[in-house]
Amino acid sequence: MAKISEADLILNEDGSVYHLSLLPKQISDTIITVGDPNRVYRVSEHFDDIEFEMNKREFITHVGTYRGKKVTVMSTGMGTDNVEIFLTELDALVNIDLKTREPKSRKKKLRIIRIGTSGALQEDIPIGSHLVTDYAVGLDNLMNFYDLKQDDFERAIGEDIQKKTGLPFVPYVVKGSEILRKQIAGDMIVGNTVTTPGFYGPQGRELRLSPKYPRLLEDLNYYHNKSSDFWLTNFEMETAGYYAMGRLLGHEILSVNAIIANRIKGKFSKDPNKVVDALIKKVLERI
Ligand code: R1P
Repeated sequence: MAKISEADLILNEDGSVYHLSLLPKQISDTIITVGDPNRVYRVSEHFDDIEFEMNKREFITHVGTYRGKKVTVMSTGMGTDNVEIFLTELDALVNIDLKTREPKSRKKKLRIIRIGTSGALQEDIPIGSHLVTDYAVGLDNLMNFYDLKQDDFERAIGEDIQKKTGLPFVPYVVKGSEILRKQIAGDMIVGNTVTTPGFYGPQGRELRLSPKYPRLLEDLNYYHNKSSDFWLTNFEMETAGYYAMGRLLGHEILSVNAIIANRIKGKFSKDPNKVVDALIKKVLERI
């Protein structure tokens, strides 16, 4: 197999991967991810100990143990563009021999759980609830650059959503890890998450700019695929990127969300940190 060039797989002087600044020996097979770098500290404060820390750009890493089990928590910042860098470099740490610059013949599967914040798209999903994403719907353009395999159902939902919203592209639709869902979902609401390439216009928010698709929020709220009883439940900015890259690279990935806003009611949580902290504890107890 051809060596991956030093411009494609960029390594720092110490041999660590370019943006994450990590070496293969530093991470664990179970990884909790968050968007906000400050949230890394809110997760690792529950660890028995922290044995390693790295800070680079928005990618903050703490590695430690939780009830004796080795766990890594990392932040990605906002958006699927960061998620692509994050997951590609994380995968390189375990599935590419960084010395020979060749992919390993035996591939390792990581277990990755994203703990995010999100706004509900249905009136009956309460602020303060926890939601696990079954299917993610990507309105971002990341999958224009990869050959994501989707099943007939996923493709049909994407085409149906395009018809309903009039968006000029077909959203990609991708399911998360069933294995992790069985282990972690418990009492959480099971939903289908819309991932957007922005927080304002792409999520139907209007401050000073008039949105090009003024009915977007309403269309997504009312979208219902009758034959499968498929509704869209919440908005955020990363999950579809995680699920798609997870499928492409062969890792188990699950996204769970602290619902801190209800977009249909126009309400925001009085105490978002409390909702997030409760979700962090739940995930840690179940991993
Ligand atoms: C927007 O405020 C950010 O919050 C949500 C969105 O996906 C976006 O990244 O998730 P995080 O709280 O994980 O960053």
